[in-house]
Amino acid sequence: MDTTHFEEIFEAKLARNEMIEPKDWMPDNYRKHLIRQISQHAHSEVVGMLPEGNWITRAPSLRAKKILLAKVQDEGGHGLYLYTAAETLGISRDELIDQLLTGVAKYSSIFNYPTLTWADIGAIGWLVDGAAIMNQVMLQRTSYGPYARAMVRICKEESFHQRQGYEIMTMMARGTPEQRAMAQDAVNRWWWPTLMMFGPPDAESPNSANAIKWKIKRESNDQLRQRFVNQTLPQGELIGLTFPDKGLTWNEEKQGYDFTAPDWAEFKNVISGNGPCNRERLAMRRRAHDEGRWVREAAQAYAAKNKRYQAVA
Ligand code: FAQ
Repeated sequence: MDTTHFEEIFEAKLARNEMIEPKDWMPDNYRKHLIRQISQHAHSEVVGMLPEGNWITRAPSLRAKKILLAKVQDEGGHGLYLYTAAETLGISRDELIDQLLTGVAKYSSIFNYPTLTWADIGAIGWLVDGAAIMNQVMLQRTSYGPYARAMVRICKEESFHQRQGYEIMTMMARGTPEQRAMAQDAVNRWWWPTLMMFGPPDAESPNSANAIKWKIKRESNDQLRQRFVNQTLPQGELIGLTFPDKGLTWNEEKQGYDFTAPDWAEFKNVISGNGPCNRERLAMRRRAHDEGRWVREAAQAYAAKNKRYQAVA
């Protein structure tokens, strides 16, 4: 079939910054690109519940426990909006989950690192959610309507999460010498993996050219990483925490900090399934999936029964 006419309409919509909607014609590669990115994002939210969920029963106060519970629940909700957005592209939830559980689909490298102390919960909120927001604000204007709309609520919630983490770090940095040391140790361990979250350098990012052309990503991996460093350094200084990079210096000309690149060999290793917690995370997701089977079956049976009643009525 000659698709020239449809392609012109698609390109014209992008040029006018109009959203592409599920019923619109779209190139196959655009659809595939979105399914890949949105599902990777959804999986990240759901796997991202694990390192923090691990601390709910050990939170140091009832207040901290309630806040963490709400945060982890939010992440589950983000997964739900994102899976739903991905489904509008013609792939089923079962297929998406299967891709995660069989290791075919990626999820963010960051969630393959362990949470060793309570300060890690602070570092995740401050640094990991901080990086997630930096990347996701632009996604509120991504070209695919359902993804953009899901991101609006996600970004609002992520900014609470970032503040929750910064509050923990502030309290610990101002606490006893042991608490302060714990906070510093968490920053030292989470700094480099957080920089990796933005993806490989632009020159080595195979998906970026199409993502920018199709207005899926509005800014590049390196631009966002730089902005994150610029924003985060003063926040660390304010509470007296330092970053494990001797190369961090203010560059007057670029009005930003110079910084050392993370270890990209480590990044490749983690996204190939060999990070410190990859196996543990997937095993946990598989177990949760198996143990939740009866809930899914019961929900489906209930929905089918309701449908039958409606048909009779
Ligand atoms: N981890 O060509 P690019 C969160 C892969 S949500 C794993 O640059 P792209 C909330 C990439 O998939 C965090 N894999 O790719 C939260 C590609 O492989 P593929 C998740 C990565 O798509 C907080 C290959 O490397 N956020 O944290 C990573 O243009 C706290 C080449 O890369 C999103 O997913 C990585 N870090 O750019 C939850 C945001 N980076 O697929 C709980 C949406 C790259 O070709 C607690 N996603 N890869 O086999 C994006 O913006 C983009 O997909 C990037 C990657 C920026 C992640």
